[in-house]
Amino acid sequence: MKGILKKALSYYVPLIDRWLDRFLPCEDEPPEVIHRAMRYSVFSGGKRLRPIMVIEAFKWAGGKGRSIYPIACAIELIHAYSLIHDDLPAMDDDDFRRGKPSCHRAFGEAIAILAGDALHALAFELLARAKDNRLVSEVARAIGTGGLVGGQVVDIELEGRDVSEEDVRFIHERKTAALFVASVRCGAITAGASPSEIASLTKYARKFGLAFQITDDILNITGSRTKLGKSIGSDEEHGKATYPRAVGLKKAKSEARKLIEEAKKSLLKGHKNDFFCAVADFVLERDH
Ligand code: GRG
Repeated sequence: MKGILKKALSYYVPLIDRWLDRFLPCEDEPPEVIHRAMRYSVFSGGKRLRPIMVIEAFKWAGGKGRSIYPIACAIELIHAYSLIHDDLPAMDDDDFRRGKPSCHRAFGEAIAILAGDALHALAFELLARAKDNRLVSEVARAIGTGGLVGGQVVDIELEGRDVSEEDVRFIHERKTAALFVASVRCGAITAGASPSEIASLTKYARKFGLAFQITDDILNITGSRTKLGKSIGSDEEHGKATYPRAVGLKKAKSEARKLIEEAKKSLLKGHKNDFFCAVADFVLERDH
């Protein structure tokens, strides 16, 4: 990992965690179990890439001040919610997440479903505080049937079936890239970015998100269980529609490299692009 990214993560992760702690209900607030489940899933060691992207996009577009933190947290809450529901027995049925029992393994299925629902509600409460009401529709669009939900539906439908590169791209665009796109757009919109700035970051985040999911698919084959904190080989076992399954491991790796190059080229010249270039390079070298 490049120095600039290491520095950004060590600065932002504790900062974002403090804001998340402020927004999440306390564990001793009744009904305690749901608040414990929400906090268990949010504070289990995620990389916080999406909220960092929100903040960096805000700064990239000239934004200043603390108004961006509730928005960055809202995006992370949505991400945590998506992981809880993704792990459920009716979905990917994963027992582990980030090296710990997944939410439904720790709290039971009903509480896990409700913890996801509650994180969803809290995220929109935070987004609704923003001055610009475009943020609510940006995030709603990214997670609805044209985004995460739609991607997840096709992901389930294509389990065990022969898949083409286009099928997998359709899933990746929605299941993964959409939330990265919403992250940078929310940051940029809050900073009052111009249409060309928003378009540049949108293109970047789409390519970034597609490459990120390809490397996620690759790591499910070649990664380490300890480093990833979840089971390896589960995609193959469940007949998942993955990029390596559609085109082979070698082409999947070269496609990820191509997308990362294109992502970096999408960034407008004359802006401070170091963070976005470093996090893009990280996608290709990541082991977790
Ligand atoms: C409407 C939010 C919502 C969800 C319902 C369950 C579902 C539909 C969608 C699943 C989406 C999903 C889990 C996509 C995978 C994205 C992905 C690559 C997650 C891993 O991201 P990292 O590596 O995770 O950033 P950490 O652990 O670092 O936070």
